[in-house]
Amino acid sequence: MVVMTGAGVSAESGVPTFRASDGLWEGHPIEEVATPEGFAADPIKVWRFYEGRRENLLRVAPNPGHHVIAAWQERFSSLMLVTQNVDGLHQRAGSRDVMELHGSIWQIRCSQCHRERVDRTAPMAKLPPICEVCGGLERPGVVWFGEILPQDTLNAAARAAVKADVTLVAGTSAVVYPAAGLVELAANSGAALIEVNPVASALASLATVALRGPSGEVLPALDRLLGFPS
Ligand code: BV8
Ligand code: ZN
Repeated sequence: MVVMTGAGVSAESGVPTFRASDGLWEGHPIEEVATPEGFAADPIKVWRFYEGRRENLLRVAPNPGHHVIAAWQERFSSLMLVTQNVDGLHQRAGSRDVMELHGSIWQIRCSQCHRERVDRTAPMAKLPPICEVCGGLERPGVVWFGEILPQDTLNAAARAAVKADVTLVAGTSAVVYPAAGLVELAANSGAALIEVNPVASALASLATVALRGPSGEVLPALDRLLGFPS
């Protein structure tokens, strides 16, 4: 069983998705802000974008959809969770070994010496954060548009997609690559594909079954139907 998630699974926790704000942030297309060029041009503006999301994330909690996915890790003989989300809500719901294709908003990385650290404070002491070791500018430990994904994570996710009997894709518009390519890989490798999304994603045509509803309601309903011993 492979579960692939996007921003939609965090929507019911009160975390805005990328498309809901029609992909804009303070009037800027997110693709402009979430890029290395955007950061080089105005690190403070980019940090304000991430700071706002971190502050909101400190106030929200995982929703029933996150909790079902975490419970399924104990119920399926093998369940791999691949997420495009950087919010850490799967981990807060109890999911283990989460494959974060696009990094984590709680990771901070020095753009100079690449030292990494975790920082869960918001607001942070000062913006932009400066590396204590080399004095370099620190950045959010996420994958921006135009940046490569962590190869070991991507390869592990691709191996899981190829082996999957069932791939459940929840809460993603499936427009961003190479993450969306994993959905195609699963479908082309013979997996049954379940889409959980109130709206058809770009890859809905690949779905064996489409469950058109919010993941916070659909996943608990699916869990009840599966009749796992609670
Ligand atoms: C790379 C981390 C190359 C940061 C993110 C033209 C064609 C094809 C590709 C490209 C192109 N131009 C550029 C590219 C490449 C680009 C790309 O794919 N662009 C897209 C816009 C076309 N990709 C990249 O740049 C990637 N890197 O290609 O590098 C390279 C190669 C070699 C060497 C150097 C470079 C990197 C992409 C990663 C970007 N980082 N996030 C951060 O979070 O700040 S992307 C970000 O948006 C998310 O992580 C996610 O991946 C993506 C899409 O968001 P979704 O999760 O799908 O959310 P979205 O809002 O879109 O949709 C929400 C869905 O939920 C909707 O379907 C909605 O109906 C549904 N929903 C709503 N409520 C609910 C719900 N579902 C269930 N329940 C609900 N309640
Ligand atoms: Zn440094």
